[in-house]
Amino acid sequence: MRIDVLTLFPEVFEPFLSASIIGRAVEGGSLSVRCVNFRDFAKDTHKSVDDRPFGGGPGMVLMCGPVFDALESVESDAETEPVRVILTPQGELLTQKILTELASKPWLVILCGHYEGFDERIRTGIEAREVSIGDYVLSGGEPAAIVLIDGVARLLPGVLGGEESVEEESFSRGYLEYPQYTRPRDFRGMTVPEVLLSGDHGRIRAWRTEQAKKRTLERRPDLLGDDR
Ligand code: 6GU
Repeated sequence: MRIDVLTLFPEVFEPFLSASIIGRAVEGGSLSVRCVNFRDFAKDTHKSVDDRPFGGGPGMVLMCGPVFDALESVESDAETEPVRVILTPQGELLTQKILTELASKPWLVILCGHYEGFDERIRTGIEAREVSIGDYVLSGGEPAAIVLIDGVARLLPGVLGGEESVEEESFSRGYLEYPQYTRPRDFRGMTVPEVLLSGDHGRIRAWRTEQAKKRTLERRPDLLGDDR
């Protein structure tokens, strides 16, 4: 998969692209990420990318010019159409289902907003999926882009150890994760449930399913019975 990230802060992506799961996906060639700075497409000597809102009000608004020019530059070598994603608190809430959909695409172009927002003509003039990572406000789309790239990268074929890691885990099956334990069997008097030491794989599977359901009912009943 190819991902292009359009941002005012390309440098914040570096450590995430080389660490852990995303790093492994990039190393192994399953994922290629390129960051492009809107500011490289500014027209004036001050390299302006934002301006005051028409009609007044606080803050600055990301201008159309540098955003459209950056996007057209990134897509100029296109043989296929990318899926474009604009990260904004006004977008649809990111779910595991959306991550799965995006992970099946060969090419994503991610636009990170900043300041008080985008000029509205960026939203209306660019055909894109608008995505938010939750009902809270961040100062920019960059942390959201890292969340999205991480969530997609780990779904790419060959990135996680066993393919069943994805299948096994909570959100793909609609439940929260069951409790996990590793050595030692007794840590400061807190012991590992006996069933996990029994070697009876049928009982272990049943216990884990029961625990996952119980946890989901207690903590996230909203997850039961929808299509996430
Ligand atoms: Cl995608 N951007 C910003 N600035 N804030 C957010 C967000 C995105 N998702 C949740 N809050």
